[in-house]
Amino acid sequence: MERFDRIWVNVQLATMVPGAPDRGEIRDGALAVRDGRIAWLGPRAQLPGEAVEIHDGAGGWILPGLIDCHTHLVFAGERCGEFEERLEGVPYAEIARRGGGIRRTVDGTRAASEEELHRLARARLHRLVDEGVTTVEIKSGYGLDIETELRMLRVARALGRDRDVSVATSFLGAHAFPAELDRAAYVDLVCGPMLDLVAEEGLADAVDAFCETIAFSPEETERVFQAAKAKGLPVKLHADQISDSGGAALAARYGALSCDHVEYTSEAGVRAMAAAGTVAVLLPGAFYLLRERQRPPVELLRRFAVPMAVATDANPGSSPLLSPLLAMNLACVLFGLTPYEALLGMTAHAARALGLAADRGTLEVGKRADFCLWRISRPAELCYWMGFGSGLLAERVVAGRPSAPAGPALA
Ligand code: DI6
Ligand code: FE
Repeated sequence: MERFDRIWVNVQLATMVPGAPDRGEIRDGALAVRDGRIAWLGPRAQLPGEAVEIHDGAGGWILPGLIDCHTHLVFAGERCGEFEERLEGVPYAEIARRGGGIRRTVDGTRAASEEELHRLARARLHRLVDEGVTTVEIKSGYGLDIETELRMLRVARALGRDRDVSVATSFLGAHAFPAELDRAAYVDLVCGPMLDLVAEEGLADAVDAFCETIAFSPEETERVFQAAKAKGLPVKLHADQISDSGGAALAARYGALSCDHVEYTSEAGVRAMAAAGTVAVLLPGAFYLLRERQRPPVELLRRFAVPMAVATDANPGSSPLLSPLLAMNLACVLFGLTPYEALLGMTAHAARALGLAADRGTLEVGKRADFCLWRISRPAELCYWMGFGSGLLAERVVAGRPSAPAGPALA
């Protein structure tokens, strides 16, 4: 008879193992954890051991903890004025050209202390956690100078230490050009001293860039990727969001973990991603808020079996979205994903987009015991409600430990 630390019974399981029969669903299941890992799962009748601590799931569903694999949670200030301007007819790219957009948030973020950035980001992170997020990716990119880029990444790292949520960081120095430097000088700074310090302090798990007509050219992006490669850091890319700049194919050539947005990605780009094993991260919040028309090529991504992830892209400009469940709902309604695809997109495929697929993202023996118990009648219900959010979450478990509910206790 095996001994476990804790066992959950009276539950249904959705393992979210891609390609598993019956969508990985196990009725009247049980799940056992030991030393922070999943030690056993299957039909309850076959449970091979016992534990002192037994949790009764009251018939709810257990899924892997949600993984939000693309956010810009660390920043100061808001850009509601631009939201108003856009609705009065000024395009997003035009606002950026006028020096608004990302640069406005750069001004606010440079002026904010580390403590202030931490406080602001933590409040946002709580909203994600309240809806079942157990791993979140956080990017820099609102500093555009050495000091502020490092400050953002330190805050992101600290957020991963200070409560029971894991944080993966991405260095996004190549997000926009700062007002004080010319393009070439800034690319030199990003690829040289900035990345040196980021790597030296171990502040980044990956390197990201924004390859777009209004941002970094393919050549500039390639320089950033070469510098990342030289440091042994994996890359990802904001690619083909408002035009087809060949970003997806470029990222694939560097074996990118993910290409994000991909609204304008061509068939050649999709083929390249498939060959490289690059994940397509769909960001329906930005598509929705910017009232875009061009949808990502979901049919092509399916045809070439490119894994699709879904993320909030939480940021003050294009996606002030702090609900992973609403992100899945939007991915279904706006992009035509099935609820099952959207759920894979915030679990197994999101883990893969962060290079963490061997450790989390599915319910499998040996993986980190990060999971959520939901009061729902079927997994698709997580993609169905709009704004019910934390009302569906019965329990959140991180590394095998039931985690305190968010709110005042964590303040
Ligand atoms: N794409 C995005 O969705 C965010 N950054 C990027 O490169 C938006 C950033 C912003 O507008 O503040
Ligand atoms: Fe983004």
